[in-house]
Amino acid sequence: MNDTLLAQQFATQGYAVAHGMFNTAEVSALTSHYMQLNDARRDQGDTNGLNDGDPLKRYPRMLQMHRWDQMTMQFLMDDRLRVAMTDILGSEPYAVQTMIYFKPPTARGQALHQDQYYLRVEPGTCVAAWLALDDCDEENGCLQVVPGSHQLPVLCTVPADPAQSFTDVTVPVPDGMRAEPVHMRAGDVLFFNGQLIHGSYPNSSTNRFRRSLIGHYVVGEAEKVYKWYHPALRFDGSVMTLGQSQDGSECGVWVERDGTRTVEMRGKTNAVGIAQ
Ligand SMILES: O=C(O)CCC(=O)C(=O)O
Repeated sequence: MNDTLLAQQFATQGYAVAHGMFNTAEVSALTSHYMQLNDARRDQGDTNGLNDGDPLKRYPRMLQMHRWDQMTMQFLMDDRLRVAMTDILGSEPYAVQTMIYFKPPTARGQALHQDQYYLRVEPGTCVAAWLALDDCDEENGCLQVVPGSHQLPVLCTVPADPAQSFTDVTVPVPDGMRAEPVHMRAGDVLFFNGQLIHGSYPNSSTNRFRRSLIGHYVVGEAEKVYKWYHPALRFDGSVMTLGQSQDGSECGVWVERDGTRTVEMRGKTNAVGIAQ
């Protein structure tokens, strides 16, 4: 997909895949690097919501590795990501977070959610660059997206199914919309808008990992972001000072008005205990 098509799809659907953005040698170097990091620093992974015997206990996701790992910083600042996102958004974003998901065979997924619920960017929203380190499909728990849901405000959450998800809240799929799997090859990058409802179901395979490396960014007009995401970085690595958005921002609930379902900003989100 060329840059114009990428930007068009991102605008209309809330996400777009850049195929083959990272080559096989890069993917393989990143994969071995994170497998080694898992061996060396597993105890620093995010074990929130993990039960004993959970396959994720051996492979917990890691957060904010760019703060101490050079290879992750290089990924976050990658010029291909900068060019694609600047094209998609119209201005250069700032980088605020990295994550690696290992998602080994039989691991649970992460229930459908909106990243802006956590990042609380003001004004504007966030954007993710989700690099597939393995080919992914429904069997190994590829990402699921709800096309068009990026037009919605941040919605209030309900409890998630703990048999399916290691995180505890979810956003129900709005009437008339549906979650769709995003099939990707290792090296593809999925860009998605922070309002887009997305997540993943369990990895039902017995022998396939579904590893992904993710950079989260905030739009160039952002003035504030939630406390877990400081410092924000420009693509030259320098710090961009942003203010701190507050706990308890508004969230939308669906109501019936004159026979039509519409969202009203009646709810309040909770304080968020950990970056997501
Ligand atoms: O990779 C997943 O399963 C979930 C990732 C995600 O929700 C995110 O990057 O915001």
